[in-house]
Amino acid sequence: MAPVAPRTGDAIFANIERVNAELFTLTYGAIVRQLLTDLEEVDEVNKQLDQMGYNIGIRLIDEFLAKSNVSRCVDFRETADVIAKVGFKMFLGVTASVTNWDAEGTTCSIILEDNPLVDFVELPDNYQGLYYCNILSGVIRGALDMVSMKAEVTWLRDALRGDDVFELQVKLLKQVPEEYPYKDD
Ligand code: MYR
Repeated sequence: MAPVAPRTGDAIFANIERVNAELFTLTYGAIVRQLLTDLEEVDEVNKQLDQMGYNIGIRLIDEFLAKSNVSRCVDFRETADVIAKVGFKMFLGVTASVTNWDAEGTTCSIILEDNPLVDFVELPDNYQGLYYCNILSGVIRGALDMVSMKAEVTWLRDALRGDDVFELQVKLLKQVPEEYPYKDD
């Protein structure tokens, strides 16, 4: 019988990570499928996924700030970079790039070439209006809301609809100045 090669700790952890990622992807797929069954209308499912993402985003920001050690961003450009490079890495295991800035520095695109949410996914023709990854736009909107940035997040490109990449447009609508709650006097 061939000897069984012992697996190193790294190999075991890599395997656990892969299984976790697959489980996450499949679980998300099951949620979307259930919403499609329950709500029937694709537009309603899009709204629901966005809302679920928003609810996650407003909670996830605490974990993000605690774990990432990022300090306050000086402007929205830096915030967008942090989302793409640190946020996506932390919660999805991939990094994204930021591009297409407008002149004011308030609108940009986050481009996702690698998107683990859509592994194993193919949209049937009758679901072409579905924004399958709408949970992500909601997460970003919710997280930004919690750091006093009201934003609109829209899908411009979607690889499940035949585009080459996923592109999310993030538009900063309003930055609410944060007030220190106590007066120094
Ligand atoms: C600041 O306080 O100025 C820093 C703000 C950083 C906001 C980062 C939001 C992270 C959102 C993670 C999105 C993950 C999507 C999978």
